[in-house]
Amino acid sequence: MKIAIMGAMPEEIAPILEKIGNYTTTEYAGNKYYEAKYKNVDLIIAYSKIGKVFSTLTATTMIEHFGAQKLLFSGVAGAVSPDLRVGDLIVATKLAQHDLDISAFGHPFGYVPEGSVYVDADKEMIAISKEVAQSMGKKIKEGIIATGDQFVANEARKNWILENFKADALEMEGGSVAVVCNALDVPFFILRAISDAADMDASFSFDAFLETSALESAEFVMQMVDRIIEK
Ligand code: 4EZ
Repeated sequence: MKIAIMGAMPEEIAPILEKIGNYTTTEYAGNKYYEAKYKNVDLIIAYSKIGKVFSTLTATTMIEHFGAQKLLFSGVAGAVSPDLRVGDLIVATKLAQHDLDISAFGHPFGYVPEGSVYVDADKEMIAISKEVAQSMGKKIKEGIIATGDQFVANEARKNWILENFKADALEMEGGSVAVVCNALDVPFFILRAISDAADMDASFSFDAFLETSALESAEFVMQMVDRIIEK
């Protein structure tokens, strides 16, 4: 079994590489891919760089070139739901692209012909995440994540995304990774820890909490991997 763990930024996978310790590095398509044996499985770990295009490339490469059979994403996000505070964890039930717009033709936001507004994450891994949360004594929220090629630092844009996608959190990679995994039939799990509230203070909050929130998410994802291996 080969499991992919991906992030968008170096900070999002650093705690994972640190925990694994022993890995080899391969350069491919402009990125570094880290391979390791962990317990009895093979891991392929990478950060994609920020945004939908780079994350699409990395998810596709992990699956098509490196042979990943499951994919877990770990990172940080902006909160949309008022229930979510800095450091809180959110597990995506489904994801959408909030900046995909052919509404001029009467289509809903996030929709293109032969696509769908939402892509569902793997139900089995969501169920495992509930067990992991319980065993760690952590609260996790399940909800909708909206993805777009924008760092949202604006209350009006955030409210628009809430109204149109019922999103609980937003970021810049999950929705594209979801499209790739769905098309290639690879079960995927997207976890994010909140770094900011996507409001006018978002860039400051992001800078202040990137590292600690990324660590929260990474620790949880490694517990997920342990639990997946045990099963
Ligand atoms: C993108 N990631 C942010 C990358 C920002 C700056 C150098 C997560 C994220 C996010 N994305 C955290 N907060 C966000 C927000 N308010 N809007 C969009 O996945 C890199």
